[in-house]
Amino acid sequence: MRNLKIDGDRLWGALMEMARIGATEKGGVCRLALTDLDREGRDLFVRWCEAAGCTVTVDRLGNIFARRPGREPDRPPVLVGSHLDSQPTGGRFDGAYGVLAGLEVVRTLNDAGIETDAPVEVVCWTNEEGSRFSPPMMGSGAFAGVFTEEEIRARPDNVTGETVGAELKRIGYAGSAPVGGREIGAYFEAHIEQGPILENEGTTIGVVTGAQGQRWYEVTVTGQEAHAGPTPMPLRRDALVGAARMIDAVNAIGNAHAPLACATCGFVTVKPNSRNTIPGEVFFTVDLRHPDDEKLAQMDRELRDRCAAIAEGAAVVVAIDDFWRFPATPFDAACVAAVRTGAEKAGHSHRDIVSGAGHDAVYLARGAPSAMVFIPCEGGISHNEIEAATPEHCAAGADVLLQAVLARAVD
Ligand code: HGY
Ligand code: MN
Ligand code: MN
Repeated sequence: MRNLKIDGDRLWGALMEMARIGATEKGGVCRLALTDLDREGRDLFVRWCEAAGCTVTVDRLGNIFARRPGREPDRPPVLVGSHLDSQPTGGRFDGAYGVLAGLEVVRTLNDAGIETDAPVEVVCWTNEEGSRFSPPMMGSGAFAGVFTEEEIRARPDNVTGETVGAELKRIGYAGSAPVGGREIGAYFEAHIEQGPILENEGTTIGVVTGAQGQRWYEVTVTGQEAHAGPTPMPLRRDALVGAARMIDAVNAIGNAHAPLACATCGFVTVKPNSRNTIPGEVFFTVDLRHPDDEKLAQMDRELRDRCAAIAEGAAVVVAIDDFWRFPATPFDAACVAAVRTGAEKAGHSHRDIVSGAGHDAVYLARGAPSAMVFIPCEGGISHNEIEAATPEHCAAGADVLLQAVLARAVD
């Protein structure tokens, strides 16, 4: 099976058809978790999996599993997949590539009439992005036992307040299968790198050895609303001035721990958001990342110290909620080796790489041997409508994924 190859045109066709769901003017997608567009993408995926002879089950949090039987039905399955939800200004490949490369693996096994020993399941996880509902990686996190079903169902849309539970029901993906609690033989996920390393080096495959640690915060700065005209500058308690200085401090912390640290403030709301009222309250998010947990803890301390000092100087009050995190996570050495060997068998250049982004594989790795396959993306740009990958790289990554799945599903 060494020379078995996926059908690159079929994979590219599937990617482009999926990209039509939620397509945006600039060539990206907006398929926010549990919206009608997410449902449309899910429905298309389910139809394709059923047409490929898979038995599809949906668990209580909307995770979709398309099972291709193996010779040993009771053997823990090999899972392969990713997510179909996107960022608001997302790209055509983030997530969808991993789900559809997984489907292409099944389609290729079907064409070749190969019966694996272990069952193979293509999986689509609920709300990986964490954009509409936070935290991210909800479906895989609950599957891995990191979150309870109740806490996930209760999570509100960041803007409108609708809950995950209500939206799962509304789109018809509140399934009946239990969430997790079953043994998994191995998990593989193909994904675009979402950074510039592979492209800059001209390397085709990233053998992902693990993912860096992340901490997400919600910060509320409270001052006092007052009239923009008669209120003398020294008497103001301007929440937006305080928040702006804190956001600048977040950026400074990221730069102070360069080149491996990342620090981002991506979501801000201002109240009352009126041009002639001094803002009384500002809410913003902080995303800190580093491959070394010790350094991440240091960045955490600096964030808290800097915000406290800025709050005092600006006569405002700051509250920091460190509500979600995961540590730097190494992937399973044998699965990583299966990816590396797969790249060699398929004849593609490759290099080991640590993921800067979080992925469902990070949570799967808590309970199952897991690894990832990266392919380059144009300019290293992602979470942007111009996100792009080539048909050749998509096919190369799916070939490596196929070999990795075979390595674990066939004795
Ligand atoms: O934020 C991340 O790393 C991923 O895109 N959810
Ligand atoms: Mn992703
Ligand atoms: Mn993403």
